[in-house]
Amino acid sequence: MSSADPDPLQFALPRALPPGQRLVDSLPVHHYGRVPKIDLASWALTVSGETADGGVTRLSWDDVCGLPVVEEVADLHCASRVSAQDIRWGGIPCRAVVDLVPPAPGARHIIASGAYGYSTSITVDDLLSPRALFATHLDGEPLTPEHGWPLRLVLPHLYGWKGPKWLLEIEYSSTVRRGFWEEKGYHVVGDAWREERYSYRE
Ligand SMILES: Nc1nc2c(c(=O)[nH]1)N[C@H]1C(S)=C(S)[C@@H](COP(=O)(O)O)O[C@H]1N2
Ligand SMILES: [Mo]
Repeated sequence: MSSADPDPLQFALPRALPPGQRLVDSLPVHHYGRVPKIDLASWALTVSGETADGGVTRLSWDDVCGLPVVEEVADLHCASRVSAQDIRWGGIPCRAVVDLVPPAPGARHIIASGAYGYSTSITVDDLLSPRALFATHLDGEPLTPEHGWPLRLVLPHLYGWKGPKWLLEIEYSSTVRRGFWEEKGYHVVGDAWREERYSYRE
């Protein structure tokens, strides 16, 4: 590079954050209640509700490990207004599970739930979005218990509360239902870039 060339770093602007968010250095541990103790031998991801075949499918840990794996670098935007950037997740594209156990036609809504009854309202389209991940790894290592081991949902386009840690169930429904935070006044969609934090914006 000659001295007349502009230094590309000098022109690198800070990456944008969704409205009302401030940057923190690392992924904060943030959840309601205790970190559960989970036994992989009896663990399953249950896909239930209005499925295409009307049945309930339980994917064991071995079943989950047989699905394709991908890496995804994503930001996490907590509705408490802090964001962490460039979190390196590894896991299974959500689309793989939707393809395996599809919803009934018209069942476009989902309640995703984790240990101790934590639940959140999402949609089939959220799971089909190209960056949606059932994460098993963080920074190349299996998830730590506090970050959701063995499996957590990561939906980079939505606020962090839409991603249950210690994920246990995906339940399809033809009607919108509200999860843990949505019942308390948080937004049913929760797009961070549109600042869909609270339900008054629905
Ligand atoms: N099971 C469960 N999952 C949860 C939560 C929770 O309280 N329980 N909190 C959510 C919220 S509000 C955020 S911001 C992220 C935080 O993820 P982290 O602790 O890995 O940073 O987890 C989400 N997943
Ligand atoms: Mo959050």
